Order: sequence, then structure tokens, then C-alpha cells
Amino acid sequence: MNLRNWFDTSFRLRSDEPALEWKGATYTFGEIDARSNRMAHALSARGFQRGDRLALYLANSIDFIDIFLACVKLGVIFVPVNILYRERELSHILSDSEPKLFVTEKELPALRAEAAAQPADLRETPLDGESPAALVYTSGTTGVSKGAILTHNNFAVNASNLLDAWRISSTDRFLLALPLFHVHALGNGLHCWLFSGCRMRLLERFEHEKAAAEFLDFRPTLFFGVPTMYVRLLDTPPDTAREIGRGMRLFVSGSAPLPAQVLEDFRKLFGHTILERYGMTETIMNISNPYDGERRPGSVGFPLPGVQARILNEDGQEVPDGETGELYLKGPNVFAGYWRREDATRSAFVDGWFKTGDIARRSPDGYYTLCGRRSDLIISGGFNIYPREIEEFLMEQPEVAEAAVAGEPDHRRGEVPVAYIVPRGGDCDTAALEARCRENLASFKCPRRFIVVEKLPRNALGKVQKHLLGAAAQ
Ligand code: MLC
Ligand code: AMP
Repeated sequence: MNLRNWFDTSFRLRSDEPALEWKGATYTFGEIDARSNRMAHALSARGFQRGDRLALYLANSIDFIDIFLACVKLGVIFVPVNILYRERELSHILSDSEPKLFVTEKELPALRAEAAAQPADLRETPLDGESPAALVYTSGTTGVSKGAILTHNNFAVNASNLLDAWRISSTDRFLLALPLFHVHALGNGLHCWLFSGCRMRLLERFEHEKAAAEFLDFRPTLFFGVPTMYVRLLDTPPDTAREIGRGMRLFVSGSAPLPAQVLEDFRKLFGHTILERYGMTETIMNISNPYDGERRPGSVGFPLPGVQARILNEDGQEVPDGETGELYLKGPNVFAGYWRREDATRSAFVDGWFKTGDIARRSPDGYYTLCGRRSDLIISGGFNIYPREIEEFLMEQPEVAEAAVAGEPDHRRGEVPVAYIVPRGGDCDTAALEARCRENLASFKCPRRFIVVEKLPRNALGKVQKHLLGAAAQ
């Protein structure tokens, strides 16, 4: 089965029912189906065929959904791109994925006009579940960012699992404010909506000043967020929070660690225990706290149905419960490999098990807890940052002799990047450096502080000792 077959349950059986609220208008499932059929015809008219790639650089919108669904229906591989990326970050993704079309705001009016003139029905493209549906680029260093190939089956297994695990049904009202270009909103958000046939209100983005009002206006039962959103929601006045909590059924958190204190403060304020789960671009969702039973603070719960997990030490031996090691995964949710990177794909798997790079431990009663990462990764507001990418950019700047970037704890965003700079003689104008970062890097990657140091702390092998950077700045 391909994703269209799965979506047809909502498109056909619920065709007259409200599906999507977007910018004050409401669209039925029948309308969503017809809009994407028209868009599919428009893409076909531009020569799109099964297996071609379409890259999209758009904020959340109904157009994003139309184009994604059109690609699914045609067997075109959808390549969502983070809209915070700047030219430098985009060029690698575009040269690697070789899209037939790169859709930006500029391109959109023409595409919309072409779609408007097309018929509302569409013949089915023969596609099986193993066909690639999307290439989602991991946030690696420049030149190393890899396109994870996610198949129709990967998305389908994920959505079926989540509907079951989180009891999502057509009676839910779902508020989605996450960016659609990442798997959190794309894999979980859009697919849970279309699989369940529930009513979704889509926001262009999460704006913390307006979040409570949005909850009160839409009265959702279901919300997916990253921890930063929950931290922001803690500013809600108690009466409003109670009112929101009364209508809600389930708050889910993921993409970054949810501090136990935030879970506890949120429970007191909203009267709900957030359900934390764990996923990755390459696997969509893996492990989730239970809907019934204990949602354990700091833990991500149990493997979802069909997902096998094991924790291995450096020698490849399984560790006993309670001990930490690297988490390996296997299951129908695991991606088909990296786009045109056989070497990277080969080294991502050991005996068919995917190496997550996450360090975890399992409790004797089966709960998994994430304890860190093997690699140097900063997660800020749910966006991943590889320090090396920022360090490479900084080192290209004439006034910088050496640079190291490290994560600093931040109450709201979990972590933020901080840069330590050894200047190339004389003074270093950090404001000018910051301005260049802003121009060339996605906003969340720009160091929040620039600290000038005389030298970087290095070990005997010359490797920068990041944990000593703070001391080097004293
Ligand atoms: C953030 N910014 C955006 C934006 N989100 N700009 C445009 N559109 C968006 N959707 C920029 C802002 O310009 C600002 O930049 C900075 O990011 C922080 O924004 P803020 O206004 O201060 O918001 P804040 O309250 O801090 O909240 C940020 C946030 C955002 C939580 C709304 O970080 C966010 O949407 N995160 C979701 C990331 C996500 O979906 N990750 C899933 C990855 S998939 P500046 O610098 O100018 O201040 C994955 C797998 C899994 O990890 O398990 O799910
Ligand atoms: P990405 O590459 O953007 O898909 O990010 C995936 C990474 O996010 C995982 O490998 C984890 O390190 C992290 N992650 C996702 N969910 C959680 C969670 N609930 N707690 C801690 N880290 C998480």
C-alpha cells in the first residue's frame, strides 16, 4: 500500500467533514483531496514523473500540504528544506538532491495558477510501500548533511503506531504549530491528521505570545510540541492554563529532552502530564511513554510496536539493565538509507541495526532513558546544530585564527551555541562576526555569545576539550 491508499480513508469516507483550519478558512477532506489532485496535474504538466525530486522551501501553509500530497500521489520524492537555512546551507541540499523544481514563495503564484485550471480527480500512480516518499536532510555539517530516504511504509507504520499508542481518532481536534519541514510535524503531525481524519488547525509558526489565545479559540484536544514550546507555555496565567487543560486530551513532547521540572510545573499548571517520546529523522518515532500507565519524567518510555531496541557497549556487547551504551534500532520505521551515499548508509548500520548515536539505558521495568549523544550535537529549541559547521564558517573569516563552538544550557531553548574565538592577531570585532553569521547561517545556529580567548584548551592529541572552554575564557 502507498500513502495515498491510507489517506483515502479520510478523503473518501469523510469527504464532507472539516479537515483543516488555515488562516480563518475551513477545508473539508474532499477539498484537500481535490486541491492536491489539481496540484499533481500541474506538476505532471511540468514534466514531473515518479522518482523525480521536488524541493520545497516554504513556511507552514495549505500550499505546503497541497504540494506534499501531490508529490505523494505522483510518486515524486518530496524534499522539505528548513526555511531558516541561508544560501550556504541550501546549496548543498539542492546540488545533492537535484530537484526538478525548487519551490519558494516566488515560485508559488505560478504553481497555484497552473493548479487552478486542472481537473479535481486524478488516476492512481502504481506505487508500492517501499517507494521513497521523502528525502529529509539531517542537519549535518556542510557537505556532510545527508538525505534520509523515508518510504511510504516508513510514514505509514509510524502513523498507525501513533494512532494506536496515543489513541488518536477522528474526534480529536489537533493544533499543529511545528514547522512542517521536519519529521516531527511532517511524519507525526500531517500523517496522524490524515490517517485519523481528525480536524487540524495549522499555524504558520508557534508564537509564544499568541499561543494561549490560539488554544482558547480552537479548543484542541491534541498538541505536539518541542520542550521549548512547553517552557514558553509555563508563562500562561493559571486560570487560562486550567481552562486550556480542561479541553485537552493529550500533550506530546519530543525532538529534545524535556526537563523533569518542566513536566512537573506543566502538570501543576495545566493539569496534564506531558507524554514524552523519542524519534529521529532516520527512523521517525521509536520509543514512547505509555498513554495509560506511568509517563515517567526524564524517560522516553517503551519501544513502539514493531520497533526493536538494544543498547550496546563499545565492544558491541549488550549491556545489562541500568547501564549505559549506544542505542541501536531495527524495525519497519527505519529509513531506506542515505540518498546516493552508500558508504554513509553502510556505516550507519551494524548487522541490520541502525546506530542512533544516542546514549541510553534501560530500567529493569523496560523504560528507556536517553543520557546524551556520541557526537558533538547541540539541540536548540528542537533544532539540531553541529558545532563543526559553525566552527568551519568562523574559521573562514579573516580575523579568526581558531574557533570552537559549544552548547551552553539555556532555560528556554535547552541549549544555545556559544563561540570561543582565538583572533588572528590584534582585535576581533565580534559584532561584525555575529552579523556575518546572521547573514550566512540559520538563525538558531548563530552563536548567542562570542568569547575571545588566547588559546583553546587541547588534549595531547590536539583535540579541543570542549568541557574546558568555559575555564579557558576566565
Ligand atoms: C523559530 N524561528 C523561526 C521559526 N521557528 N522563524 C521562522 N519560522 C519558524 N517556524 C526563529 C526565530 O526567528 C528566532 O530567531 C528563533 O528561531 C527563535 O524563535 P523565538 O521567536 O524566540 O521562539 P521561541 O519561543 O524561542 O521558540 C522557538 C520554537 C522553534 C520552539 C518555536 O524553535 C521551533 O519551532 N522549533 C521546532 C523545531 C522542530 O520542529 N524540530 C523537530 C526536528 S525533528 P532569532 O535567532 O532571530 O531569535 C526531530 C525528530 C523528533 O528532532 O524526534 O521529532
Ligand atoms: P533529528 O536528527 O533532527 O531527527 O534529531 C534526532 C535527535 O533528537 C535524536 O537522535 C535525539 O538525540 C534527539 N531527540 C529526539 N527526541 C528526544 C527526546 N524525547 N529526548 C531527548 N532527545 C531527543
